[in-house]
Amino acid sequence: AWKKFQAHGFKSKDEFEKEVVRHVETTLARSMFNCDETAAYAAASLAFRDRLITQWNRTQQRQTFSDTKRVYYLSLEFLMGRALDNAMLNVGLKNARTSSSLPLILKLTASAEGLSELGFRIEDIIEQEHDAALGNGGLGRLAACFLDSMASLNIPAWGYGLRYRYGIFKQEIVDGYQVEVPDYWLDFNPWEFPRHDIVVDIQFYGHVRKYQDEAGKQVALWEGGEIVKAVAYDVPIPGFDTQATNNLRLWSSKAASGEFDFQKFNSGDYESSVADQQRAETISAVLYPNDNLDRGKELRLKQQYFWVAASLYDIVRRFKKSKRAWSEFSDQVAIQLNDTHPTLAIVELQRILLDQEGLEWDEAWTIVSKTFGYTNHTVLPEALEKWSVPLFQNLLPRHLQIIYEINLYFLQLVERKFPKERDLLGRVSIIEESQPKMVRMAYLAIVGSHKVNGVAELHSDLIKTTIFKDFVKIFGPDKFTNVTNGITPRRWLHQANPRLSELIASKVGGLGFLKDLTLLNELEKYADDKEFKKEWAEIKYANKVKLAKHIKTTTGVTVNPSALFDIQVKRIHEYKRQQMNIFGVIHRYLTIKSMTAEERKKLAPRVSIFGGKAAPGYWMAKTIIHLINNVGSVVNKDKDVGDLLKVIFLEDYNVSKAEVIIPASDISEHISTAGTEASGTSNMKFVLNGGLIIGTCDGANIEITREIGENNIFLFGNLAEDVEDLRHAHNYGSHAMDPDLGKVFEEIKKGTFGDAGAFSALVGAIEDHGDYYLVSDDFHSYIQTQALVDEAYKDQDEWTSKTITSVARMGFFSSDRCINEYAESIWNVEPLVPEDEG
Ligand code: 26W
Repeated sequence: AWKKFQAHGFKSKDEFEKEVVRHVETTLARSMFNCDETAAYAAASLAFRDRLITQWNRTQQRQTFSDTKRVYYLSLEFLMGRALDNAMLNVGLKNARTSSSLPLILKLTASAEGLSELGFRIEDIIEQEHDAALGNGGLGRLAACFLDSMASLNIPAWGYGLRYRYGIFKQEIVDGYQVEVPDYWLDFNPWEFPRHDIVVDIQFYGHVRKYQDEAGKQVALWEGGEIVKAVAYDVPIPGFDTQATNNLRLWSSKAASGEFDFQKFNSGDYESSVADQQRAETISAVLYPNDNLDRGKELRLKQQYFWVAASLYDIVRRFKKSKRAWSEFSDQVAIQLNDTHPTLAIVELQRILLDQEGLEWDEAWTIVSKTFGYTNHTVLPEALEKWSVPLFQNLLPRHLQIIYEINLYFLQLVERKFPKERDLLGRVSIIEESQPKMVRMAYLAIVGSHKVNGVAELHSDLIKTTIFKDFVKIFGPDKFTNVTNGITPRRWLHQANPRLSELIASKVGGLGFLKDLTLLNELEKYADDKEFKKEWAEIKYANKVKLAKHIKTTTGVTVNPSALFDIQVKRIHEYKRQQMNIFGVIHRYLTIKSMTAEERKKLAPRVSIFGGKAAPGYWMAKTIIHLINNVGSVVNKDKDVGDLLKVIFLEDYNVSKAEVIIPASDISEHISTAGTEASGTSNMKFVLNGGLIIGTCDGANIEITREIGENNIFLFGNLAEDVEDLRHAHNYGSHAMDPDLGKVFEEIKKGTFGDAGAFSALVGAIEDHGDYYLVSDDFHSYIQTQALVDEAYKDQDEWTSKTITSVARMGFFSSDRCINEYAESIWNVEPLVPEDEG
């Protein structure tokens, strides 16, 4: 199988070497004598890119000829991380490597030139690459895992997104505070192909003129306003162990008049001609760094329409080439909406069919509502998108009319079905009757889609019983479904943890588990195998040594790799409760300080590691980062505590850092208030890499527990079903602080961790303002469960067995399983297997 797999990669090292040298000497115009790591990275990437594009062309041709249904995955975020390592694995050279630390060919070339000292290590070359960080967190990384799985499963699929000039900001920690630095990543990006011939005009503003045509038909014309150009950039997405290479098309904005307006320029108005150009380019300039917070900014709506309109133009054009009837559109096209961000696609398709293709309303709407599926990723009320009607009216006047019409027909249907329920209409209306009126995007997405799904069982149940309850009544329960998230084992096991992957492969009959993750089951019989456990534990230790080195170079703090590594890395948000974690750390610190030397000897040393970005405008999240850093500087230099406790904040958490951090964890924290974390996906990554979890009964933690067994996870805290009552009690009863948490607060107020005033809002939210996220309610259970973790960790032998058993049972959480579920139950698409691979 691996032979065949090699066929579309490089046939030999020599062939690869030649290509690399060619790129160094011609594309980069350098000599092999002064080829540094940056140039080596560039040349190696270009060599792979050339292979990818050949595969890409073949795949697209095959898809076009076979005329099969395609999936279009619309996502405002694709958090891809690095591409070279992935390309090497998927295109098939990395497997030809015999020893993982050996350089490829470059070293041989160099020595042939008489520079035997100049050798490249593959790891160093890989590290040259800048992450493609076009996403905030979970939703964006999920989209990237889905692209990998769709290609690997031979599903004809395109991703559509925006080519931001600036991805998520780079985080620096200065004096304990987060500072944001722009992430300009496009200096050198070998993984994209500009398609200067694929340009779409996108219209904004203007007005609608209605008139009757000769046949007496009402016609609407959207006129005037301004035009911005969308230019396509294609990123090839190679599948694993298949020649299939799908496409991610990212749109970049450009002024309609080219570089700048020459007329204005010639008439002496140079400044404003440049300003026009800049205004157009602003649309795709920057990724909004808010995660789970909707701020309703006009530029964001502009981004959404720009991207959606360009993508639909492209999709419709491709469909029209097939010369099929419109009624067959949804047999050829499935469009998945990654959250509500692309919901305008529903309105845009209806507009195209009505205003440009001349279909009748009902005919058009039938097509539209059979085409779309909508995935919800959050229940947090502040994250649900709403757009003000006046803003909409100004930017997209025709779309607003269509939305009103969609709403009218929808409300008529509701009224017919439930004539006696007057309140229902106001509750489900797509237009919220507020001041100003607002368009509720989630409701529009539900009305315009044939399926709505949540991303883990609890989450899918919750949306049916809370935020979308009325819609279940109106459309029936079958419209709502669950597809539990997954992760790609290629990146999150094989690439991030190559030694573990190789050890597993040696026991389960090769690397086949990377294609069918349920094969991990075979590992279970080694959970008590002495020799196997020893190797397993050695790999974990080596991964911890690697992270310890990273900690040393980035923070200056020395940590002991034998200590228990306790990790919480994710976006900083009150609902994810990093504050509870750091309060727990303070509690541990106080406990250690009060212990005798004898008592301390029995304690398991711990390193508490945090990482994650706060949205730039989210003060409370920034305060949490500040507190973590201040606690770290007190604890880490307390000689009396020594190795027993270290507190680390890792700067600039991103995909490539996750690949180092996750394999090094003993325990990771997934401790959101029950009912708030839709799924979580890092929980899956941590367990798959031989770490255990401390967590609440929330999101996918619940299904992870079901799969791996409750003896292998540390669950604690209140249940989702009790959250509402607890909140109510806080607001209308007296809210007694947990006594241990009270002591922690006293210490903060004393100024032990710096100016107490800096943290008063953080403490006050819990003590005085209702403790919305139930930190105090769960604190005792959390501390007790952490004590159980300490106890369990002392029995290293048993701990290792637990981690092996857990990995063996993680097969369900592959994004391949997840994508197969989407393909069957939502998209109705079949794989298209390359001829020689059937
Ligand atoms: C409008 C601002 C905004 C931006 C991003 C609102 C909401 C979002 C995302 C939907 C937030 C997000 O990333 N949600 C996460 O999605 C993951 C993939 O399904 C889940 O695993 C996480 O639980 C969920 O928080």
